[in-house]
Amino acid sequence: MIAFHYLSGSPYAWRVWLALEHKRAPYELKPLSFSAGDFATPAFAALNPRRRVPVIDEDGFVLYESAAIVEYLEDRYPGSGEALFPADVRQRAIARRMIREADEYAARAMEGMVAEILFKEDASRWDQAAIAKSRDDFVGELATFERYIAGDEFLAGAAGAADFTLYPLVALALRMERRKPDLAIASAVGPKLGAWMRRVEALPYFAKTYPPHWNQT
Ligand SMILES: N[C@@H](CCC(=O)N[C@@H](CS)C(=O)NCC(=O)O)C(=O)O
Repeated sequence: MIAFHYLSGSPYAWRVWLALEHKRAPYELKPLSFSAGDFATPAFAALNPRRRVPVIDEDGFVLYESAAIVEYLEDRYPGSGEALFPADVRQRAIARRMIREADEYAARAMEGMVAEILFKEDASRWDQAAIAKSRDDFVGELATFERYIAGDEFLAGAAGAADFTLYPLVALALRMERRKPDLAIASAVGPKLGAWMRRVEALPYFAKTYPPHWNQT
């Protein structure tokens, strides 16, 4: 059984949750809370010295870093559920490339927005220039991924790891727009990316993985 250490709203943890469901891997959710001090405990530092989620612990085998966890799940549960990566070697390479692109560029831009809009409660302290730069970088990534989507498919053919990397980043950016309406992310989501988001949301396990605290507000 996999103990899945998770934080509601974390795009990296959400990626792993989608992957666990897609693979139908046996897991138990271990929600953490910032306000309860869960990230500061020695027990959590022993699991991940960087004190970040997600972390999985499968019978004593502990792994952090969401991209590595997703690869582990694919290797650990080869015949279970649906594949996270395409079988074709070149398609597989492209899926991995997109994951690197999402982590390297889209996630970095998203984190720039999070640092201001979500982590600084007092909006008068927001660094507007930093937000504008991160927002423009993120919107540039939306345009790039818009070009990657072919027809009515997922990013790399069937639903899998590339989709589970990008989707939570876009969802979190859209969520931040609620706090800063002139962020103008929704209007920058192109028609193909918008339709792709609806396809991810139609996956049978999607609703189960939706950040619980987003459902309440
Ligand atoms: N590269 C890491 C990023 C993980 C990460 O930044 N997690 C955030 C939540 S979105 C976290 O746990 N932050 C805790 C903190 O900064 O104290 C991954 O892909 O797993």
